[in-house]
Amino acid sequence: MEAETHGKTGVVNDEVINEVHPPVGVSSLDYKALYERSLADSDGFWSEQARSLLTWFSDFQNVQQGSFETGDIAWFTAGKLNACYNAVDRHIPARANQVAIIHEADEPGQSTKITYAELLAKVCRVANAMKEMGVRKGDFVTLYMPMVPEAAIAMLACARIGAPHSVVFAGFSADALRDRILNASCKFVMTADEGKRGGKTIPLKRIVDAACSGCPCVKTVFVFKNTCADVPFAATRDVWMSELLPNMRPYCPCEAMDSEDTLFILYTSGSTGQPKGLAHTTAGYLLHTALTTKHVFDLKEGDVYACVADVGWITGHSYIVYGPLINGTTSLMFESTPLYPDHGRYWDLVQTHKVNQFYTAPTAIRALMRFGPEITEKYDLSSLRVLGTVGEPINPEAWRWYNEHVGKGKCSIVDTWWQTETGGHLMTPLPGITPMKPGSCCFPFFGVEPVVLDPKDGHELTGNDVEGVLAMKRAWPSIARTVYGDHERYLSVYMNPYKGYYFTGDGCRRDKDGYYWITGRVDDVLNVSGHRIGTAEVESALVAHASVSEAAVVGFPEPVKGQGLCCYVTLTAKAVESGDLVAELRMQVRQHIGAFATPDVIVISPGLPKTRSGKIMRRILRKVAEGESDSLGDVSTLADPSVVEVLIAKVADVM
Ligand code: 6R9
Repeated sequence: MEAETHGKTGVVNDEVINEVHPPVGVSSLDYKALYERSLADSDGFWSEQARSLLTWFSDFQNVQQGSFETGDIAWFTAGKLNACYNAVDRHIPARANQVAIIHEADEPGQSTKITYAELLAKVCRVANAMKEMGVRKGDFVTLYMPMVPEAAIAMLACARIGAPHSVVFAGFSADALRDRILNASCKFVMTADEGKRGGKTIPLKRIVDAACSGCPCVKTVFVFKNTCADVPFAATRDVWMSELLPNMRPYCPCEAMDSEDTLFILYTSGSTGQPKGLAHTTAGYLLHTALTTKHVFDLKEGDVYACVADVGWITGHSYIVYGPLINGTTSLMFESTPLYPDHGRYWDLVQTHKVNQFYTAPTAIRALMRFGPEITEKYDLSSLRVLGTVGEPINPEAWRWYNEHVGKGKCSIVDTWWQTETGGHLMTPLPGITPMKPGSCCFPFFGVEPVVLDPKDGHELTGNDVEGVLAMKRAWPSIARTVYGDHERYLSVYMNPYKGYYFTGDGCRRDKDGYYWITGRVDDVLNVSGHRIGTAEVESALVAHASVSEAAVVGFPEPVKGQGLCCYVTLTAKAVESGDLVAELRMQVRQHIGAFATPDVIVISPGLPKTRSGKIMRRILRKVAEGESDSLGDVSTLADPSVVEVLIAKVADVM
């Protein structure tokens, strides 16, 4: 398979921060010995972890089976357990009065707290309400929720009754929501009247109505009151949770789920076609998220842990809801943005709730860096011990800012590399153990065996100081088991490119000291502000416009977002180029996908660079968008080389 590294590169620095924060030795784990054991005696390692971290209704038989070649991976077969039981019930009575969830609302100063006992009662009422309305074990439920505790409560309620959830990030448009509801033939959707974010209102119920108008499969829409705004209500389909819940019993038994029963599906973008619903199963996912949360964030009794992602993404699933709650910690849910009402919001949050672990994305740090570090001085950040980053490579400059101004040089920075498909962290430093290098995700987690492959022939590049594509040589418990409804696609995207390996889609370098550096995607997936966007999805949104004949979308380096979207479009014969048309095309993408995928640059061009066989030369489009038109390479194989000059001039005009 052809793979060229073209993502944004974080590889600029080899310096080791030798001083491990907090000082080496503070953690009792011997990483090297435990890592070696996790590979040499994998069954022994994972079965011990599974029995000590999870509560089982009945024990499992085989620890692991299946292979990448056959795509039939299964962990802890024949075991019975329940995700919600592990996240909530088993902490009662010991943690009944401990806060499970802190909700920091969009408006500062409006936080609420829910104890584990309260969480159990709330989850049970929602679970009973769902059952009352006909939700049964095995039914898929789409959640389109704001960042309020009810989002986590709804997920846990689904898990409790064995109904896999399919959370759709509330920034997706009605069209995107409709596609996802249809893909899993969901009969049930759960939402709220409205959401709030950064002072803006998101009309969730109206978006759900628009989506459902094309979904005959939907029988019931559960609606939570959040802002209490007046919203349309379809009496034959919609139900108000506020009317159902008071009548529900605050206890509901947990379904005994098989280890390999689907816990949830979550859609993510790939290089081709529509987003894939990655399916995660119960036991392996819970174990891996529990174990990583515990060690990567160095959880201690009484900690307040804050991951400021949205539950609509895998980070929210694994590291706001399941991982922290299984560990019985206090998990904070943040409804707002880092800039609302001002750029001190994160630090206000840390000070107010005495946050010990703070987990965000490099794009947020870069956005805050622009304002200078002064505001971090105004807040007491002394509670912080571990600072995490996820979603994209962190540039060493942002890493240093985070370390110096937020961590005051005393915190561990954990640059966690993982994916929707991996369920949990695969490569990351461990606090108090790993000497950090700014910009490197350092080393594999326990039981994870990464390899760097030569993209040309797929052979393993052994030793240090090598660069290629990143793959995994053995399965880990939380690997996604399939693409919902399309197992062939699962095999062809992840398992077939390099036989015997799981292919990540990322480029990677292992430096002279064995540290891993992610160099970005090697496929046609872009990473804009830590959000995965498939170029094919944006292209299909653009060509759906009557004036567009062809579209090709590429990324270019953008200082805050990491990558920006550059869209080259050619028009149909009748269409007229205008500023209005460009605005319409932007709107078109927002409507098909969501505001987070809004194109940064739209270049209307007379043609696209193609080979004589008609293949679009994306390499050239990328170079032009990156402003590197002096290193285009050979363009002589193009059907019409003159088009390149026009594109260069056009891009220079709009950038
Ligand atoms: C968790 C999440 C996955 C892609 C992944 C990679 C990029 C994530 C990273 C990182 C460098 C890190 N990525 N974490 N790149 N360093 N620490 O983000 O999942 O939305 O599926 O994206 O994000 O390119 O392949 P997802």
